[in-house]
Amino acid sequence: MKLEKVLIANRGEIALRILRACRQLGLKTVAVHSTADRDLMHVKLADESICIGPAAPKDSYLNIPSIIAAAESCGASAIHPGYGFLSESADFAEMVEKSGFIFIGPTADTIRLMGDKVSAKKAMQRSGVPCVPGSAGALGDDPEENKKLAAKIGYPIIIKAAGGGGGRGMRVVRNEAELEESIALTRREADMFFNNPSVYMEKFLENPRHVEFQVLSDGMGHAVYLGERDCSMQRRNQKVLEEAPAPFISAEQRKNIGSRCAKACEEIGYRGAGTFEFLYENGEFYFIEMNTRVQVEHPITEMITGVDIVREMISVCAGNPLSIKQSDVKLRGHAFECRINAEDPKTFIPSPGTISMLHVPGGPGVRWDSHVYQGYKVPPYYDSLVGKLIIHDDTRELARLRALEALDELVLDGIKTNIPLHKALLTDPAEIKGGVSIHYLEHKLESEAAKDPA
Ligand code: MV4
Repeated sequence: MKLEKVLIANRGEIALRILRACRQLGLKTVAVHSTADRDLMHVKLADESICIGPAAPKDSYLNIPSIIAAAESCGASAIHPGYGFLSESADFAEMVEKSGFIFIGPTADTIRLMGDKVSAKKAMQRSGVPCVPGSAGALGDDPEENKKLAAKIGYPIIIKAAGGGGGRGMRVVRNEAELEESIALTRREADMFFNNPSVYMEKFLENPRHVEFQVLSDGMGHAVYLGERDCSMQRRNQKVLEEAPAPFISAEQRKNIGSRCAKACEEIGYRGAGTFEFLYENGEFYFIEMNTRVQVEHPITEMITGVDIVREMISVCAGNPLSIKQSDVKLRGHAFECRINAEDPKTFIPSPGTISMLHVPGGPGVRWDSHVYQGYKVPPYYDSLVGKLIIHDDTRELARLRALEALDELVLDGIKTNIPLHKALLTDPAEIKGGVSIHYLEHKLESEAAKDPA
């Protein structure tokens, strides 16, 4: 099917990012939006817009029949799911394709394979991607077998739900006495939350970094890797500050891990943009999960590679070959992304409301990916991301200093934002050095709360 019109099944900054990519490819755009999102920038800019339901996500952005009906009524050829919402729903991808539209992402089967973390790990292991040591597959019900397995892996271990991911449905076990009960509890939660009681076991890494590899693949056996990002600066599984490349990763290690990821994509017939999540500890990479969507932090990879990831994912899903080969991918400089949220910088409580004053920084290497404008009212129903400040420069230190200048110029009045947190992070000695662990931010916030109980 020829690609002519793309329905954007998302909201906020990523909907605008997708719209821009479509425009550049000469594609017509359709915005679908909730009743709370009539004033979104991409709704104004799209060729057509369709209201798909009330503010609550389950009634609009998660409402599959509503979205399919909108696609039918406007004669869309494809649907781009963005991130979050239905982006990793195999059932949605299947419905989209069965209804005769292109899903801008991998096939429903691939999403299903990666959605089950046990089958994802098995597939990656087969392709030579290094994984966290653990159970060969899902755990059985024999307590003695599980004890033997845990003893072999060595405590601490972690029990994870096969249907989980992104930090939900996990339990750390520090000794044999807790093992049976922990498996039973995680199993019950997994059954409740993911409708899948299957659980698996891994060695628990105490102080890793989160380093992820970006790939693009054409679904016809050709894939490239676009280097890696470090996303360790996070709180409660919400990334705050990301950078590319990841500090202290050698070119040799990048090529070794990256080429294994690309090869895995080629072997499973992966289509679109994808991310391989790794834990990195003591110089080693351990695969944990694959994300089958475009990610929030994709721009930092775009900045250091010059590759337009969203344009390329649309193009390959329309049936075109990749426009680049691996030897075309050259990393240049360093990039940071500050996620600017409408929230209290100390309590993290969301702060929706009207943006009374907006001033955006500029200059070389400064990029602002955002849907907000002066007078825009941030609604309370969705996540609090109001913009991404993306900074590129020749070296990590130059990029850090440029990011601080840009944060100083950025004015977003009328709502509370986490701009002060970003200024504190980019002047933090451990962050200046680089390579903090996934626990760094939570520990930093705890120690500051202890110093300043007000
Ligand atoms: C782990 C781990 C330590 N050891 N697995 C949390 C999110 C999900 N994607 C996987 N997660 C983890 N898996 C083993 N074997 C620690 C985490 C983890 C984490 C990982 C990445 C980013 C932030 C995190 C925060 C807490 C725990």
